[in-house]
Order: sequence, then structure tokens, then C-alpha cells
Amino acid sequence: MQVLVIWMFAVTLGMAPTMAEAAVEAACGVDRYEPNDARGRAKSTRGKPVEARVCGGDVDWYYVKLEAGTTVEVVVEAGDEAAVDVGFYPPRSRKPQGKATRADGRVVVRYRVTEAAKHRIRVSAKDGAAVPYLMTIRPAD
Ligand SMILES: [Ca+2]
Repeated sequence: MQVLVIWMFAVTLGMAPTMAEAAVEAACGVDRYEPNDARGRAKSTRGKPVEARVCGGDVDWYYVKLEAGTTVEVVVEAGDEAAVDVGFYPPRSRKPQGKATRADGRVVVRYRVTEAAKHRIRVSAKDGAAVPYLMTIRPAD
């Protein structure tokens, strides 16, 4: 009882995760890129494939530095192309850009880079279930 009261007090002060937040983390599991739930907390892909997971209530933000004049593909393999959404955000863009295709368990977003800068990627789940995925960013051929 005493622990519950202390926890409720901590939640009230915004110090402890609420039940809903704790449930989301438990359902998704924690991957090495968390916390990355907001655009301002986007994590670098470090030029490597990203293995992570999303679920309802958890979104993942990443950034990657790209050179102007190249066309890139962001490939998110999730086993089911209908399970995830992928948004590609050039600098200052509030709306996702690029051409997305869904097939073979993958979502691919293709974009021609016009500015050498950080570009951001948002991965989210279509519904509540946890979705593990592998994301790679590669030059389009
Ligand atoms: Ca996240």
C-alpha cells in the first residue's frame, strides 16, 4: 500500500511512467535506439542497418545525413508490408515526402535528395501489435 501511494505520487509529479507508458514499453520491448519517440529525439542510423521494433503507441524516429543529387531508398522489412508505415522527412518538411511502395513484406520509400543535410525517418505500427523490423538505407539503382 505504501509503495502504491509513493508510485501514485511520483506519477502525479510526472516522475514515474504511467501504467499506459509502462504497458507500451513492455509490449514493444526495448531496443537499442530508444528513446526515439519524437522527431526531436531521432537517433542516428550510424550508416548501418537498424534492427528495432514498433507497436501501437510507440513510434521510432531516425536521422541520416544524405548528399544532394543522390536518390535513396529507405527499405523497412517487417514481414508484412501492411504492418508498418514509413515516413521520410527532408529538412524542415512537416509532411512525409518520396514515393512509397509496399510489397513482399517490405515498405520502400524512394526519394531524390536535393539538399545535403540530415533527413529524418519515422517508422510506426499500423495497429497495436509489436512489429520487429529491419531498416536499411541504400542508393537506388
Ligand atoms: Ca520508439
